[in-house]
Amino acid sequence: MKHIDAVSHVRGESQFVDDVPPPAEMLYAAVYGSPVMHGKILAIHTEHARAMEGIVAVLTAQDVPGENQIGPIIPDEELLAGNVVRYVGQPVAVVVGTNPDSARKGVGMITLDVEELPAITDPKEAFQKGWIIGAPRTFALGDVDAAWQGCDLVVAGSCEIGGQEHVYLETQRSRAIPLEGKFLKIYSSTQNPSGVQRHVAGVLGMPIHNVEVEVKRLGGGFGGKEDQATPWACMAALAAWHTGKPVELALRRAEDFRMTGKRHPYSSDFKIGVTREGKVLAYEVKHYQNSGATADLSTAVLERTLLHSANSYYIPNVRAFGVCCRTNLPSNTACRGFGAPQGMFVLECALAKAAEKLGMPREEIQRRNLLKENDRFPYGQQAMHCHALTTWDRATERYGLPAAISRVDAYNKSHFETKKGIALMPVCFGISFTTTFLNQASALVHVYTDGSVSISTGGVEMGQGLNTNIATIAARALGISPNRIKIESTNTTRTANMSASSASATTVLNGNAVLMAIGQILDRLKSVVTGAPGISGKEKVTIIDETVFYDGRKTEWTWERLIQTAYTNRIDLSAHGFFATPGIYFDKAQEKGIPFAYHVFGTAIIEVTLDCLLGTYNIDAVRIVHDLGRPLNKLIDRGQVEGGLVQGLGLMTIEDLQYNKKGQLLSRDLATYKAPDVYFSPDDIEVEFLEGGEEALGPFGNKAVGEPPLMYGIGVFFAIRHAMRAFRPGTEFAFTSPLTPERVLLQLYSDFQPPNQDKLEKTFKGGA
Ligand code: MTE
Ligand code: LUZ
Ligand code: MOS
Repeated sequence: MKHIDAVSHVRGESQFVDDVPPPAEMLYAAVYGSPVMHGKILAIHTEHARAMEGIVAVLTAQDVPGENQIGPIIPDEELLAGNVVRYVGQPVAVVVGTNPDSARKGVGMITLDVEELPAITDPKEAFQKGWIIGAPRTFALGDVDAAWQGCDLVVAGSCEIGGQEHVYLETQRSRAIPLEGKFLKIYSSTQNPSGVQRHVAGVLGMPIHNVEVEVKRLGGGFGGKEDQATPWACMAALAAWHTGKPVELALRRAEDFRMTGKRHPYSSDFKIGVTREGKVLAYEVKHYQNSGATADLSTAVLERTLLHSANSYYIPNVRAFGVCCRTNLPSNTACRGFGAPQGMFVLECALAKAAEKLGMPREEIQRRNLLKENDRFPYGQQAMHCHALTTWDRATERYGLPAAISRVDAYNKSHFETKKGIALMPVCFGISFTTTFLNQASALVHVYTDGSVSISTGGVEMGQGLNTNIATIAARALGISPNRIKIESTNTTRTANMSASSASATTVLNGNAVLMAIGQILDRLKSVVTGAPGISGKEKVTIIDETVFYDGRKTEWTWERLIQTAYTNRIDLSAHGFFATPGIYFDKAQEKGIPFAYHVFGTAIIEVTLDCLLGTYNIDAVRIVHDLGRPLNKLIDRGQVEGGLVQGLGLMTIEDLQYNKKGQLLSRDLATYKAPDVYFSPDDIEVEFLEGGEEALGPFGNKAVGEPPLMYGIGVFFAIRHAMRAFRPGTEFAFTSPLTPERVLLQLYSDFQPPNQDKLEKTFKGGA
């Protein structure tokens, strides 16, 4: 089965928010953002904008009828800044015009009187000043302090990992349509329709049921719309509420880059202790998360970092400290991996440094410490169905690793200006929202009298193939063709109180909810045929290929006849299903529990060639062995693995977010921010699925796949580092990601003095 949207995507027929024909008299909104990083608002001058032709309204914090508050976890985020601005681009006013261009011209006429306040962009500096969000947290296992003495080698170091722009193709957008009374319908490109609904209602001071949110599909989310689609929907709703007209708010790419949050950069310090043989005895890490101006999802992201601080390794003594640091940058948010890549990167840096000091290949120390069945994670949960070693060994076998390493060594001996590097990257990712209550989903299934089926769930299609998966699950469960199944849009009127589509758990949660609903309908249908000639009990009734079987024998009953008969017998052909992941909990006081339903394991091998004169590199080959359980659709899963991998490769190499001293984003569009493209992507990617399926939790033994493969990309950093060390043996290169060609070059020739930064900035000012 192909991705359900494949044909309409390729033909350009798929509808996104602003492909829906605009309703009559629609207005367009644009947003005025703060020009400074931090300051007290003295006055907002909107008169000139208001006086312009084509401008219908200019709205500020004072115009918010309900609560001017959209913080999803901690209420520290105003929809429109009232008294203080905390980052460049923070929304201050919404300008509503008769077309998008007038609205933007109106934005250009607004000025702000502001008393500037000191600004911070560095997380460690913010921490020292006490600018933190929530409480710092520490996860611990064993006794780190006592363990150092038993180590043959203890090394320490620091890491920097940069943020990452989501680069969804469809920028943030929303359309708000006033309905009869004070009701509103919102079309939003959001991963979280209920979140949008709740906040629109809060901002307008109305009950939640006054707001209907409709989501057909997203042109990508990648976490960037898990929470940060909400403000734009609220602003469109605010404008619709004031003007009584439909209002669309769609960010342009540069606005989206400038105003929305990204993956969290982290500054982290590590200390690791090992034996001479490379057994890790103790690991200590301190994460300073650059949260940006508001909490957003930062505390949840930090929690996932801490939960993944040991990745797929068993370390008997661990202490992981983490703190969310408030800085004057756009508030960082969910991004595929949700804090886990940062945690895993630091441990890989520590392992690399220990290996280098021991004079041991990095992969030897890695393998020696891989998790085994029933080993404990630092948060107390035990590894079950652990495939750390199985995927590692399968990957090395597939790649012929020893021979590949000899080949790379031989290459490096015989080449001077280019060098090769090779690295392995094991991944272990926990599946479930770490906030336990979010692990719930519901579904609504209707069967119509012709046997066609309609399914609504709380899951959002964002390209990941959710709808294809749900259709596959439903078709299998009902025993009918997928062609009979229609997956409806995601709508808050059909599905209430949904969690965001995220944490890779959308298929697991919503697919199971669909199974619960279908189970009820099937049960009723089986009662319908029971008592018919040759069918004496419903336990032995099954439906296969649209035909009813009894005790393995084909009957006269087709799916269509069955449905017709059920209908005329006045049997309910609709059902609501609800699923909540069983058995999970987390005790924050102890920082222990069983936060995850299960873990996904895998191993990647990455080989690169580095041009040591230019600093540029080519990713030659990637081999992945990925634990997938029983796949629902191998093609979609392969797409997720490849897409995640490439996004992870970009994170560690070319995606470089640069701000100037005024907190303005310099890499603010796709010309200055390089996202991986087809040329960058490795030509040679092989993915092997390790099939198991012993985790019965996923529908039909399926395992989540959305985020884990991103972390394979971390390996490329160490493959490039391997090549760098072949060029300059013994050099201590920095653990700074992304490892852009520029950073490679500057480190290979560290005696080279880079030009003065201020001068550089002046040079680029005109054109950048
Ligand atoms: N794949 C596509 N094509 N587009 C996306 O926006 N988001 C990723 C991943 N794969 C994304 C994607 C992220 S961040 C998550 S959490 C999962 O898909 C969400 O979908 P799932 O829960 O169905 O895996
Ligand atoms: N969102 C969230 C997530 O709220 N909790 C999570 O644990 C999570 N994990 C991954 C991605 N989004
Ligand atoms: Mo994904 S970061 O959970 O939206």
